[in-house]
Amino acid sequence: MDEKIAKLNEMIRESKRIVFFGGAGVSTESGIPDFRSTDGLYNQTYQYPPEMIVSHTFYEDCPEEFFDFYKNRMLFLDAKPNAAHLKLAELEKAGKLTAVITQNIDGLHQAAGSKTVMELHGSVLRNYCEDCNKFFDVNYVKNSKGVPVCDKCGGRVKPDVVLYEENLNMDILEASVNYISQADMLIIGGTSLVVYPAAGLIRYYRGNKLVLVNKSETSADRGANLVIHDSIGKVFSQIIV
Ligand code: CNA
Repeated sequence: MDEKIAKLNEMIRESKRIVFFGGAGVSTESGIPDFRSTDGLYNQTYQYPPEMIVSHTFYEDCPEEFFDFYKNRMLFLDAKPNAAHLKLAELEKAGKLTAVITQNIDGLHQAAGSKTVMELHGSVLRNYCEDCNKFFDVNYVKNSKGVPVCDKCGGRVKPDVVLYEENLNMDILEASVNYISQADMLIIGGTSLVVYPAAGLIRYYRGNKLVLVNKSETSADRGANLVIHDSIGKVFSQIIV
């Protein structure tokens, strides 16, 4: 393990345009469950399978049930950034990291101080009326009874998160491709790499410093230059900026 950390630090020392690509595993140490770990949302019992609930069809057909799940199982408003979020913000501040590309919707990278954050799947912190587009913060949604409704026009308020069957924002996707193709080091962490198109982004990396930090194996392990199967908070707290 120590050797792997030393190698990681050596690669970071030699790099000037690091990009981090991450997923739900980055925030589990902040107390937010991921989808696919044994204690993740997909393995929790609920009235409907969670993977079905987070789809556009379910949102449209059963909004009451969607918001019950969303508010009670997906909003963790007291969560704080952990060592991984904080180290990434430090790397950016030191001029070594150009972007964090995340599949997470929790806003914890920005809370840690990261400035360039590509939120591929949106953010729970932004919510808009589907009819008049009025903005609402997350507390408005959390504290609403049942389906959140716009106080101006009565329209339904939708969290700005990308559900299954919905398209990703093209500008964010293109910017992410640019950051990755110009990166001299790509660190991937806390993601099972099974959700597309996000997971497909890593094929745009052309360098020879591809690092994977994940508790479990991923499909990208074989092509990586360094693989660390451990907790990301533990690993990142040992990174020297
Ligand atoms: P996932 O499929 O649940 O995979 C998470 C991965 O992280 C797994 O491979 C785990 O082994 C690994 N992991 C868990 N904890 C740690 C840890 N402490 N250190 C290292 N590795 C760890 O999640 P993905 O992000 O790959 O899937 C994409 C989905 C999950 C996106 O659409 C997200 O919006 C969605 N999601 C986001 C959040 C959040 O914003 N915090 C929470 C739950 C789900």
